[in-house]
Amino acid sequence: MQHTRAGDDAADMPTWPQEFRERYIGEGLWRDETFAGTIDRLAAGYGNRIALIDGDRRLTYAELQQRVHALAAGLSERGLVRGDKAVVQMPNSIAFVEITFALMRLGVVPVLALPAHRHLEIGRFLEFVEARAFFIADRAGGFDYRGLARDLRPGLPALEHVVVDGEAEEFLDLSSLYKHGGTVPDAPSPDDVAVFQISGGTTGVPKLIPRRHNEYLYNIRTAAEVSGMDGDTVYLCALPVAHNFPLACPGIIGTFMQGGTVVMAPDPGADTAFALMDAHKVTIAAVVPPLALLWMEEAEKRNHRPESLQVLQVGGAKMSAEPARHVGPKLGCTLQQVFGMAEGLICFTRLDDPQEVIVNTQGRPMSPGDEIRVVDADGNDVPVGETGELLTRGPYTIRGYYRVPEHNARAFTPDGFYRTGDIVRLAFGGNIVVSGRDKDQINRGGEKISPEEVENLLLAHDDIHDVAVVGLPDAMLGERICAFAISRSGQTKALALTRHLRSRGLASFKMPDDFVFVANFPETGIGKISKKELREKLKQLHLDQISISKAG
Ligand code: OOB
Repeated sequence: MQHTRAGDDAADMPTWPQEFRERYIGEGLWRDETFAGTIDRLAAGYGNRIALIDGDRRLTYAELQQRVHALAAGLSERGLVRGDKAVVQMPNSIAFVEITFALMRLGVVPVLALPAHRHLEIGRFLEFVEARAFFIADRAGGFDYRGLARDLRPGLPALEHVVVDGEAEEFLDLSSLYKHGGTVPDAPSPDDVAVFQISGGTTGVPKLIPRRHNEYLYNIRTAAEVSGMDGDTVYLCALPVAHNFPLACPGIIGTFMQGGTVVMAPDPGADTAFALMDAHKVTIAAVVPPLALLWMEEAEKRNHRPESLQVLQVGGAKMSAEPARHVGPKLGCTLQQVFGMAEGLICFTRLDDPQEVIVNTQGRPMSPGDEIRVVDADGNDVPVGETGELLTRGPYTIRGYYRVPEHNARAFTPDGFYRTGDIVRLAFGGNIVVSGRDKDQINRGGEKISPEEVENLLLAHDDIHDVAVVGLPDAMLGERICAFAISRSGQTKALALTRHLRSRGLASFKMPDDFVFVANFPETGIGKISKKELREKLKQLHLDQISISKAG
């Protein structure tokens, strides 16, 4: 039986040069380990402790390991082998954990898609990686994922298995795939890709981020230490688990590595989150800034604090100093700011940092192996304390995206630094203050949107002559998405454009919040649309004018 599929060559999967590999191994950062070994080690060390709580279900570490092994055996029996790819699109659930670990056990690489992704995104992922399997829930959040699979499958000859958690209909029933006592081939190599994370994207199409066993485990272990996790940790997984932050920074896997307990939240709303925090004595949770604001507001309104909560990690987008100051008093916990990226680098404020650092900065790199530079437009280092673009390289920051060599040549320096596109300065003893962005991306409450992707879809509408999508300041979301459009007929309405985008299968978090129809665009000297002027122009418009065009 074949146990490995060839297909990717070195150019598809940029990795660390040998000298860096040796350095990271030599310094004891990488331990030549895999997720396969990790799950066995956890079961041996923490056997009867509760690893996971999801509604009424609880799994011990021993049970989790047995179920992962059984599922890996079942998937192997179905012909999935090391080097294959799969797309996993699951809500926060035990099934997500079992599927992801079973695939990593086999060396089948999952693309960790979000439940919010729709036909456009999922179709692209399945096609781009030539996925052999697609894992979904039957329904979640009011959406039927089987319909999505049914629509996409005919165009995907490589896709052999659609696996459903729940009512499988014509697809494979996940519960039928657990082969207890079954055999599993050898574990993958520590240098293999373990999972694909999805980049926020600054271009028309999201990029895939190859995260490898060695470096991702190092990432998780280090993040767990910096977050003060131990065997008593109870982590609330409130954000969509596929994101790097709740998965691995330190997230659910960080909790596992310390023998703690993960509580899966089906949604991050205050009703659900507060009830789970009280019921399971949650000690730590990770949220994006709008959720932190919501939880603070609700705690005050209800005159009820989640008593067990010790640490609230906030990241994904900037939390300004004013709300940051109130996290401690309002929620009765320590704020930990987290500035990270799915490509690698993670910065944390430390739990024992002085209050001025916790409130005013986005923290400092978590690893002594992280190298950072702050550079001007010409790529020269700026003096410490001055503002510039953040470049980074290190033991868990990727050296390139999957199968996009031209893009990699721009996104990385020749000596391997990742150009983050974030504008920062170093302050307060090496802590980073994020002040802006030099990349065409919108950060809507922590979800990243590429304006170009939305613009391309709008340009495909018959009546749209031209369009520019920009991020505008928003008190709750940080930024919201605004589309400026020139209509040929002058007749097209916001609702029609929203419908058009939906019909193209775009995820709803990428839908413009506002549409503004204009006669022409301000241009820069070289004839490009000036997004800066557009933003200024919109700020001057009256609110009632904006709400007239509000997307339906
Ligand atoms: C996290 O990862 P991504 O890949 O969704 O987004 C990365 C980008 C950063 O380059 C930066 O532009 C922005 O999100 N960002 C922040 C931030 N945290 C992320 N900007 C300002 N302040 C912050 N605290 O968002 C991510 C990955 C792992 C842990 C935490 C967040």
